[in-house]
Amino acid sequence: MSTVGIAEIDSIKRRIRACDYLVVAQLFLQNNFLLEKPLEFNDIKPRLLGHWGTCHGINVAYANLKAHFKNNPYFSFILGPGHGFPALQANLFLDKELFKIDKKATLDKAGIEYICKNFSWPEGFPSHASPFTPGVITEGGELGYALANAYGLALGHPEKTIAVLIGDGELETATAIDSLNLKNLLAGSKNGTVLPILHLNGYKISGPTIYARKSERELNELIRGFGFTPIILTDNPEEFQVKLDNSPKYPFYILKTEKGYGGPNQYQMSHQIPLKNPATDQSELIQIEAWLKSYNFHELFDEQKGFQI
Ligand SMILES: Cc1ncc(C[n+]2csc(CCOP(=O)(O)OP(=O)(O)O)c2C)c(N)n1
Ligand SMILES: [Mg+2]
Repeated sequence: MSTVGIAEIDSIKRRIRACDYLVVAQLFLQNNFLLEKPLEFNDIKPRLLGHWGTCHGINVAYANLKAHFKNNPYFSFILGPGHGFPALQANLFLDKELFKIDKKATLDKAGIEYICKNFSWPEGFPSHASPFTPGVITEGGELGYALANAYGLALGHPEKTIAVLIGDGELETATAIDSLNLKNLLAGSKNGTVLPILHLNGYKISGPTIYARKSERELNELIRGFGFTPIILTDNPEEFQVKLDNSPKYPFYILKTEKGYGGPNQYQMSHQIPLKNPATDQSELIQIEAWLKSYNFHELFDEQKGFQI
């Protein structure tokens, strides 16, 4: 049993479902955002641009970390790969962080419509994190700096704890893998705690990652060689919370979620948009509707009562 209780575990699961739904709605819908009527061709955006593949894992990490560190005002989360932007946007929306800089992002039906319609939309939100995104440190689309940024944030701030989600493709960059050595320079009582989390979703864009091809033992040995203790996490919040509770001094978490998880079956492992023509192809439209309905969003959001998570 973790220090996070049963009700909170349920709330983590509900939040992940809500964010997954909001990601799919941002990617595909220009109308009918709450599925109040059967989905039609003209509910689908004419140009689909964005990324689904890594989003579920980001939502899992975000919800679990938020619950676990809720009483720690010095906790920060750094997201490495920018390709999961709709997931980040969904979480910033739910946390009312987006509202702080954009008063149209209200936590109600109008706000949901606003963020979904304007994702990857002319004069709306970009498809990737941008300087407008609350909390952006490094923008520019270059992989590799997340872990170094986390150690930089920890420098001289022993009160801080920084969890950092590193893509398995990102960890193939020289910058990211060598940043593991920063532990030897910066771990200590004068600096904050860095909690690296490798997002082992198996793929970098559409190619398999080196770290997913290594055996568990080989990957664990590599991580141990840098002075960390490897700890495997899944998208099961009960397990996730217990492992956060019982961590050794220098944990290196490995979050295993499949790329594209939750999307249409035959498009598992999809990086970008799993279905390309739902605005014109009836069978694709039906699949998008079934995918959206799989999250039972009506159980998580009520027009009168707001979000129930
Ligand atoms: C230095 C650098 N090299 C290559 C790219 C192109 N690129 C963008 S995303 C990506 C794959 C990222 O894979 P991963 O870190 O596993 O992220 P995921 O999408 O699985 O979360 C690549 C190679 C880049 N942005 N920066
Ligand atoms: Mg990956």
